[in-house]
Amino acid sequence: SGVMAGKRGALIVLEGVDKAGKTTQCNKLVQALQQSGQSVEMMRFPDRTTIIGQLISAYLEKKSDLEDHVVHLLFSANRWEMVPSMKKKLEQGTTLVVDRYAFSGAAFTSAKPGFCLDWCKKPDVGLPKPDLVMFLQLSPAQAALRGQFGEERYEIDDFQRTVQQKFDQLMKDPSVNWQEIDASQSIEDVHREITTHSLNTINTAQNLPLGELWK
Ligand code: 2DT
Repeated sequence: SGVMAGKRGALIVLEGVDKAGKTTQCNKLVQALQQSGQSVEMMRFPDRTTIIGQLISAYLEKKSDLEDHVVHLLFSANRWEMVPSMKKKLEQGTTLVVDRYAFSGAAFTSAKPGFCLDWCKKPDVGLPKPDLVMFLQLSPAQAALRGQFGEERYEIDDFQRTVQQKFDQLMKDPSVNWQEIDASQSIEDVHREITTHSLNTINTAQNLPLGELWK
């Protein structure tokens, strides 16, 4: 970056098991950052609007079956296809708030029989590295209090427990800036915590180069 280069935006990811409140918190965070004068956009993965995203969406809705390796690679391709626009936005100073990323990719597929975490991470090696990954932590018992799971694939209690264990493994990696958030707090308390972490990250990230994930 040259002398005239502006400050880059931060790449902020929210992860967590189902019912932890990721989407609610992403929306609230984007609103709060906008109100504090930041240029910010929300993204979510899978992005069901693209051709690849439509294949994934049909699979999740159980309208189609796909071989497990194939769907894993489609989830990864669905991130890679967004990378050029993500980098452009970050370089232009826009902060991206992302609902799920490669961590969901690795955790969900490696929860299936016959998959190891290491293989599952490979296709996403080199993606733009988040400056901050907040993991919304909620016990299965607390998640159950928030109502029944929906009808989509993966919304099964036992599977979600295995996914949580895979996330626990991923969170041991110190090369990623993880922040665990207690998602059993009120929506407003969780929001305050998330906003504080995000503003700190936006300040520190603007002077640092964007990293490469798991590389
Ligand atoms: P939501 O659209 O409700 O978040 O559900 N998933 C997600 C994967 O298996 N691999 C991935 O790479 C990603 C991003 C998690 C999407 C479902 O798809 C799962 C739940």
